[in-house]
Amino acid sequence: MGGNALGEDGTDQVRPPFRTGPTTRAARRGRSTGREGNGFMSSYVQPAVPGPSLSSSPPKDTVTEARFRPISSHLAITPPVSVVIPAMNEAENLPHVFATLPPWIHEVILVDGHSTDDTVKVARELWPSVTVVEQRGKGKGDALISGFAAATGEIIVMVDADGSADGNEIVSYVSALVSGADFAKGSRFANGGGTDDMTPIRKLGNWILCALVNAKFGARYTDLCYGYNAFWRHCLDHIALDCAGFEVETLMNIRVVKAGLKVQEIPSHEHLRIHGASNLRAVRDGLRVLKVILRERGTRRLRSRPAVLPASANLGEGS
Ligand SMILES: Nc1nc2c(ncn2[C@@H]2O[C@H](COP(=O)(O)OP(=O)(O)OP(=O)(O)O)[C@@H](O)[C@H]2O)c(=O)[nH]1
Ligand SMILES: [Mg+2]
Repeated sequence: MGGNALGEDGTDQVRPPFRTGPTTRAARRGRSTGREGNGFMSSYVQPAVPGPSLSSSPPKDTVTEARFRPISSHLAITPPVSVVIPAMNEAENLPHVFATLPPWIHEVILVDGHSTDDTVKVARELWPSVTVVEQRGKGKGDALISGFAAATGEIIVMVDADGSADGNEIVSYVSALVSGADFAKGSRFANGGGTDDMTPIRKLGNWILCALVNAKFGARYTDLCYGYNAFWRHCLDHIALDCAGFEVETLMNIRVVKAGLKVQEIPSHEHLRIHGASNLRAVRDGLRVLKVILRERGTRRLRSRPAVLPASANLGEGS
């Protein structure tokens, strides 16, 4: 996947997604401003987290730009992005989900939860290169653990298959990660986020559980049980996921804080599930989330430092 076209010599040819010519009025008129640089270097963007392909001296026989994938009008990245989609009987929703996925992602992993409809067939039709993983056990947590294990990208994005998540937001998550965050955590209640899907009772439950996590683990989250998140693969080593159900997002959110990883919340809008019924049962799954919060050991050390960095924070500093 990815939007790289092959050039005549067989190498990837990626044009910078940004203007490379003179950018000031004086320069456009041919006068020197002392800030021109050359077109190539002015379009060279280096991610905050250097991938293996970046070194101080680029290989001489390759075009350095070719390693970058443009992901927006002003950002290109090198790390491959995997999208992991847990899906159980979501055949009718998948066309909506896949329609919003950006073309520059490296791969899609669909984790099928023993669907009895055409989920797998539809996924293969819509995204021929999709990797389908049949989960062995049961539950969303179990599905995500299998999906993360199968992902080959350096960045992993988790997206629900019910049509509630907009794939166009992936660029915001990835931008936060290449700017220095370890974990980009979707939030429906951060400024700019929203939800069409949550009932008042679920909002209240989520708020209480979120407040509990903030108090116990020194986090400053505005949302807790949300399935749209992205992270660098190395986070998996720190969070060692071991749960089966809908408590999975809570467990991830707690363990990234406990590990001292840099978490940035991304405002996200959750749309209504398009077709079918929710698999979540508010009381049963709320209690599972509560159990996870009580079971995980709190940590005093982290109470003094913010667990969510504002977008303007200098994410480049060490922790
Ligand atoms: N593979 C797999 N996917 C699951 C399982 N349970 C839920 N999912 C998927 O996880 C995603 C979230 O599940 P939903 O049923 O939408 O739950 P929810 O988003 O918390 O609840 P709503 O807000 O009511 O939609 C969907 O894409 C489901 O298909 C499971 O056991 N296995
Ligand atoms: Mg849903």
